[in-house]
Amino acid sequence: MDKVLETSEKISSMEIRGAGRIATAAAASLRDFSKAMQTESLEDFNLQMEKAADILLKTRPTAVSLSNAIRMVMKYRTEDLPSARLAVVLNANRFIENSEKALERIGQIGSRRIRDGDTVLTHCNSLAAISVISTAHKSGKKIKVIATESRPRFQGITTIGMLDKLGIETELIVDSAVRSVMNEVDLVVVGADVITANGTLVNKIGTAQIALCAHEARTSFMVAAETYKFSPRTILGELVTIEEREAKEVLPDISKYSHVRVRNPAFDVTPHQYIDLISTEVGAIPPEMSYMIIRERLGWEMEEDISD
Ligand code: RI2
Repeated sequence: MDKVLETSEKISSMEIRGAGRIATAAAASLRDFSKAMQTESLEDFNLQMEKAADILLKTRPTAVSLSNAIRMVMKYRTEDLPSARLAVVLNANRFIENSEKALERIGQIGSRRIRDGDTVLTHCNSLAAISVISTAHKSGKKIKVIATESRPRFQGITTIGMLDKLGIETELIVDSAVRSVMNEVDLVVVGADVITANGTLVNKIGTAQIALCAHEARTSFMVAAETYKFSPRTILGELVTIEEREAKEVLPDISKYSHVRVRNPAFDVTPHQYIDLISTEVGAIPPEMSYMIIRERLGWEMEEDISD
């Protein structure tokens, strides 16, 4: 279990971060745990797998990618120990492989919306959004990217590093400069932590303000997301939990204040009315079609939840 705890700690502390990356890290961790587990009993195997899944699930509360990945890996047959072990390995490998393929496809589909000469604004650090941007660049379109810092964790610095390596012309701005530059922007592309049944987006704090600005300036707003970022449980009425992180991420020394409380929500909620399209591996869809994606791609999980 040590390795599972190690991965969990890395996810909680955000050493491993990004909705897709935490999902694949959790899948790989369950796979490796199942391979290394010393047991002769299927019952014990199941118990230990459940325990590991639970530890990983509790690391970050918002991104549905984590629970979708864990559920996909944990859906194994339990006839005998060797087949259970093998099924976990195959499920995890399939999830990781599909997730890599999805990123490529999202890039191909989403990049068609970027025209030669466009300026694209992105927020935080999303591999799905970067796939859209890098695919447009690789296809020969001359583009410029404006990246926000994304306080308090500065994921924007990771983004500019990635774009720089790809040779893409990039400008870094502070989060509050978004409105000042929006009139120069042709398209906003962001990732997703959760997309609900009605097409609402939950993504890095600041996304909703950017969407509002884009809407007011008539700038297109695209979400790039694998289908496992859609939340089946929202069909059943479940609300998305917004992670509140530690105050010290915002203000390292709060002890010198007596009447100040720091609030540090990690995500916010963007209504579907502000989203022009969602680029997924199965196509570019309007947010209103999210319900269909959940039914078609993640339907099995819904049935499971209903019977809970
Ligand atoms: P990909 C990140 O969350 C950001 O909110 C980003 O937009 C989203 O995950 C999706 O990232 P955090 O882990 O899966 O930085 O597209 O809190 O890489």
